[in-house]
Amino acid sequence: MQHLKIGVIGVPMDLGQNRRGVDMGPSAIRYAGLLSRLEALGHEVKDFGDITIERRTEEEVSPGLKNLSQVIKANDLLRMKVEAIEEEGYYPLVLGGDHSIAIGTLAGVTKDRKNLGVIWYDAHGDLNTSETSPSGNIHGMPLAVSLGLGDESLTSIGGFAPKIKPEHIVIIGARSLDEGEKELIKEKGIKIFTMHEIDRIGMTRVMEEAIEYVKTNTDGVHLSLDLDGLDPNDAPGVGTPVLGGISYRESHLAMEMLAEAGILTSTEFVEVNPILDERNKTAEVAVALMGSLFGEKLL
Ligand code: 5AB
Ligand code: MN
Ligand code: MN
Ligand code: MN
Repeated sequence: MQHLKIGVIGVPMDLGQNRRGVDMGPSAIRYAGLLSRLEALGHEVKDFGDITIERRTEEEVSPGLKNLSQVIKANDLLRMKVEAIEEEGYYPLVLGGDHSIAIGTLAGVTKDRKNLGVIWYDAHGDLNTSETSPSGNIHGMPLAVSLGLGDESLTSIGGFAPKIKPEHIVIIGARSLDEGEKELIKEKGIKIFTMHEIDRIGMTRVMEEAIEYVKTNTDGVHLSLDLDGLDPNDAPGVGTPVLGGISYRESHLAMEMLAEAGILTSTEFVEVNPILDERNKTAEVAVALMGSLFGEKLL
């Protein structure tokens, strides 16, 4: 793989969901040796530090959208940071934080890419709006928001909507979808490899088809990897674990195939929660997977 200039941005965000601790994800991932791991592969790695996140307030201002104003502010800062580091020639590598931060990452990387492909590696669809969400947690909404669906204050971040098109998205690893999400997937014809397809045709074919799909008619590809896409036995430190997920080895295979394909233009790893973890296992898994994604080989 060619040597890259990788720009790391931490987003210590926990306001998109209810469980504390996911704001410590970026620290845990750095502590697990991310920077030296990527440097050892020959990449130039620069840590741009963390986005500032406002504090949680107790009163609910916007029903159905918890901590809305703080989530908007953080995502707008993240968007600007992503734009700035891309202008400096860096490949954005964003560390979460809960998955609501994908709103800002995607707003940033789509500033100059009007046909971005997106790989959404997740147990969930993250396709809720305030109307369909069973929780009001914004981390269950970022893919919908990026499609221009949901509250205007979220979809308009960056000054334009939608950020991405339904035909450029592929979801991998889904096994917990709400009714409204299922309807949306069918209505928009969103490409999805649930655990059923992974079991049935295997990760090799899933990734071959997914890669072919997202590289068609697109001008870049973003990987949004929620650690809960993995099985909770392999990645226990997540806030919304779902049994029966993608294995550690299958995930390495997926990352290796993406490295080989050379199609990615930005990446984020989200939902690492060190407080719910077994030691720092999930952050270590995240770093190992990023190793494969950026060119590490077993031999
Ligand atoms: B994650 C749920 N669909 O909307 C909701 O971890 C879970 O970013 C969302 O994928 C999980 O609250 C969001 C029930
Ligand atoms: Mn998830
Ligand atoms: Mn998610
Ligand atoms: Mn989660």
